[in-house]
Amino acid sequence: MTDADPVDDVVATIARSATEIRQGLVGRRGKADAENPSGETQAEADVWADELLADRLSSIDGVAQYASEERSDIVDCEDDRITVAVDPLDGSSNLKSNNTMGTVFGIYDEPLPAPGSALVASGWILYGPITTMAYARDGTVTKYELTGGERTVVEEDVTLPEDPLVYGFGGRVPDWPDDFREYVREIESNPDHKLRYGGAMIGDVNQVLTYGGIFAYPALEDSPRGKLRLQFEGNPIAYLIEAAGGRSSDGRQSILDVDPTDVHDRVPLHVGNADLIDRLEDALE
Ligand code: FDP
Repeated sequence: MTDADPVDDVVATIARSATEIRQGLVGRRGKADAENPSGETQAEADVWADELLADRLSSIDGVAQYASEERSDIVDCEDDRITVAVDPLDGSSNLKSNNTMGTVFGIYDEPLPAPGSALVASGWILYGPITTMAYARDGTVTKYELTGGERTVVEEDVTLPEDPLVYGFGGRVPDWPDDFREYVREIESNPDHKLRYGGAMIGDVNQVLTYGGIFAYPALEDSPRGKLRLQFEGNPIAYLIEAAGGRSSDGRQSILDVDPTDVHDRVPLHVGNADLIDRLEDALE
């Protein structure tokens, strides 16, 4: 064991690996002959990015566990301080059409499954025209640009803009419960709001962080827990958006207050400006 802060080491490793992951997508746009623990067909790039991050993160001093949306079993490591949970390639369905994707990470100080209150840091990489990272720790959010292993701060103390501009909602409209559909109509009818939906959660949530607004992947009629995973997506996103002054909700309470029962639990996810999330919770009551 060393005295170095394992959280810093993990974040530095993810940031350095991001440019490599981006380059490694070339030639890995096909499907792998496998499913992830949630029953979704994996892309070759999902499996490859997971293995790359598992190798690098599980060997860092201080890391007790590496867990990923792409593997059923947690990798137990030699130390006992922090657990790293990742979605190695969020939005990998966008590989075929060459649209935005991301990498999401949450760093917990408890073994998984853990509540959001056990997070000590979280963030995401966005593979847009530029590779960027949004990172939350100790209640503040910082944005970086990543190039060839270098990390440059582009904005400190990031907060959601006060006036919400964009909205994006996942799932098929006919599968939305009636109360959620009515809420969406209210959001859409405001002339100050614009639709922004790209099919990769990280791309869509990053628009909310940049312009203000709301993103949701709600409960669906035939899937009351929605689609997104609590440990790998819900908690890390909620932690960052709340650190940026916004709110998160599973429809009733902050996502960070949801009790997990399993590493691969799903959660209805709604994040954005506090007043829009307050209104959502009223609408879903
Ligand atoms: P993907 O399946 O492509 O990895 O978490 C997974 C996710 O993408 C999110 O990034 C995205 O918001 C959502 O699923 C889109 O799902 P559907 O197209 O199945 O609605």
